[in-house]
Amino acid sequence: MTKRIPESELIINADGSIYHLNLKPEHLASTVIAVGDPDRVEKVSQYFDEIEFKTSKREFVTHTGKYKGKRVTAISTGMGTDNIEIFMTELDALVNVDLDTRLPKGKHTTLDIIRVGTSGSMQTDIPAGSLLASAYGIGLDTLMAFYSTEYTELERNVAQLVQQTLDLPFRPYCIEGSKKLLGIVGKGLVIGNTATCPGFFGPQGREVRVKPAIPDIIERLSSIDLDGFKITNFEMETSGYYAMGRLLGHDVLSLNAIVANRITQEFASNTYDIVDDLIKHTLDRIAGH
Ligand code: R1P
Ligand code: URA
Repeated sequence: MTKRIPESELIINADGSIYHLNLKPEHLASTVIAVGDPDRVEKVSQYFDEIEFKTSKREFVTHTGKYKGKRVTAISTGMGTDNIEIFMTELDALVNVDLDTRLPKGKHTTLDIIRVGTSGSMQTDIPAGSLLASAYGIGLDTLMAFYSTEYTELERNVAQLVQQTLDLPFRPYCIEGSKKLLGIVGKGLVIGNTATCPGFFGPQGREVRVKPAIPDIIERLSSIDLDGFKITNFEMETSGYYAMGRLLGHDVLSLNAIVANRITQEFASNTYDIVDDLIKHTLDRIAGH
């Protein structure tokens, strides 16, 4: 018999909405565009034919509506894989748990979740202004020390090589994103493999006033070549999305607007336009254009 999920494990607000996201099941479309910056949600929904629902709580701002007739939800997540663990678990519960009986539903619903975020490149041939889809996420965070999943041989080999290359005292992880979404939404973009860091400065090799423990992290990561598998860019969420997507059974793809090149030290002056291009590309692909 399926087990009832206790109140303490899955928190529902008094109005029936889910705790952090502040959403009820009817507020969510089966295609979700997830962005880091709460102000970016309206940059997505400005293109909707109509907005049917808006809410916000903490960093989670939601607009649901239609784009060229396709129902879409745009939500912000804030930064980091710890936020993504909450985001993905609650999104999944909205479609795969009966919030009244607190029982998992018999029939699984798969969501299409597309991250539209910014990122720094670590390869000279991927300049600022590029739009990149992540085939794999390489987690330099510790989220997957707390969940178990199956990894492919390639994923295990990449994780081991990254651990050796950086001489890390813990095991990173490598997870593939949705092949289905890569073929649809990734079409026309640079395809790369994205390192997800638990911070913007030291963990990405940036020195402001404190020297990072691995000052040459960019050189080390960008030099990895495992039978053609190269790491192309840095950001802070992709591995968490791909891990939670695999655990919960959702199609997830991370898209990256490259705003900086960390090798050539170039920073794009028009980050707004690059992100806008990525938003329009994403909306058109999911609407089938
Ligand atoms: C850091 O500036 C933030 O930008 C990137 C990183 O992943 C991190 O969240 O993504 P967003 O532009 O989606 O926030
Ligand atoms: N986001 C990141 O996490 N790193 C960058 O260099 C740019 C955007």
